[in-house]
Amino acid sequence: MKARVFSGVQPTGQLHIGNYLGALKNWAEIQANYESIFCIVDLHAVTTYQKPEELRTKIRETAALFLAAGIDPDISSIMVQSAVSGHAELAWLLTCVTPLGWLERMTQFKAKAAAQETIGDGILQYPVLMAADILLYQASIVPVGEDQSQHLELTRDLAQRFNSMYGETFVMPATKLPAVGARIMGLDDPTQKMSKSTTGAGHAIGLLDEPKAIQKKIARATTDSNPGVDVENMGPGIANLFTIAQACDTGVTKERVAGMRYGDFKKLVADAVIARLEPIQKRYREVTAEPGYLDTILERGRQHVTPLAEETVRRVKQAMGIYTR
Ligand code: AQP
Repeated sequence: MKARVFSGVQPTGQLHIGNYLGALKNWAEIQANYESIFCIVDLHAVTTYQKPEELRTKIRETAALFLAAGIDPDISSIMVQSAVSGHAELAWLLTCVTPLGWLERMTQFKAKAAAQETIGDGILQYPVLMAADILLYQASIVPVGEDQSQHLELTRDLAQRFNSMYGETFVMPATKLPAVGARIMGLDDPTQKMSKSTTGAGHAIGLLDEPKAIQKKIARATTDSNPGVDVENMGPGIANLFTIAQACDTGVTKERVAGMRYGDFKKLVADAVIARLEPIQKRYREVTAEPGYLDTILERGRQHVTPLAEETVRRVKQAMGIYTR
C-alpha cells in the first residue's frame, strides 16, 4: 500500500510563486509515489474575515490552480476542507487534548495576533485544525513550505499526546520541504516571507500574472548596491531572486550567474519565471473554460476521502469513550 500524503492551501488571495515553489510544485512531483490528498482549506481561510462572494470564487480558483500546477485528478484527490465534516469534528476533539501554552507559542499566531486589534479564537486554533486535517487521513508525509514546519511539529506532538493518553490511534506525519524554494521572500522586502495577504504591487508574483507584470516586478525587486552578482556573498534580495530562478529552471546555476550585472540577472530570473508559469496559465484557462469540470473533480475528491475521514473519527471517538452509533 502506498504511503499517504496530505497538504493544503488557503483560498485567501491569488496564489503566488512562493505557494507554487514551496508546495504545489513538490506535490506534482511526488504524487505518483503516494496516495495523495490535496485540500483547499476554506475553514482555515475564515480564521480571518473573507468577503463571502470572494471566498466562493477563490475556492474554485485555487482548485483550478492545483490542476494547472500539475496535480493529476486521476491519481490524487483534490477536495474542499469544509465538504468533509470530519475536519471540524476532529479539530474539536484534538482541541480538548491541546495545552493552551502550545498554541500561544506558535510564531504565526504571535505575528498574526500582533497585527490585529481583536484576535479571533480561530487564529489561536489554526494549528489544531491543521493537525486535524493531517491526522484525519493518517497521512505520513506532509509537503509544505518552511513556514509550516512549526505547525507540523505541533501536529506530531499532538498525535503523540493523544496516542499516549488514549492508545495508538494516529500515524506520525513527517514534514517534506522542497530542496529549493522552501521559503520564498517578498520581492519588495527580502526579509519578509512572500505572502498572499501582504499588500503592495511589488511584493509577490501571482501565478496568473502576465509576463509584462512579472518582468516589471522583478526589475523593481529590492537588491543592493553591488554592481553585479557575487555568488559567494549574495545579499538577501539577490539570493531570493537566485532561489526563485533556480527553483523554476534547474539550468540556472551559480556558475552561470557569477559576475552578471543586476539588470541582466533580473532578466534571466524573469525569463525563468515566465517560462515556468506559461504552461500553468494555459492549463488554468483550459480547466476553467470547461463547464462543470471543477465541480466533478471536487466531488470525486470528496467522495474518495470521506470514508477515510469517517473511519478516523470513529476510531478517535471510540478511543475517547465518546458515544458512537
Ligand atoms: N513564501 C513562501 N515560500 C515557500 N512556501 C510558501 N508557502 C506559503 N508561502 C510561502 C507554502 O504554501 C502552502 C500554502 O500556504 P497557505 O495558503 O496555507 O498559507 P500561508 O503559509 O500562510 O501562505 P501565505 O501565502 O502567506 O497566505 P496568507 O497570507 O493567507 O497567510 C504552504 O505549504 C506554505 O508553507
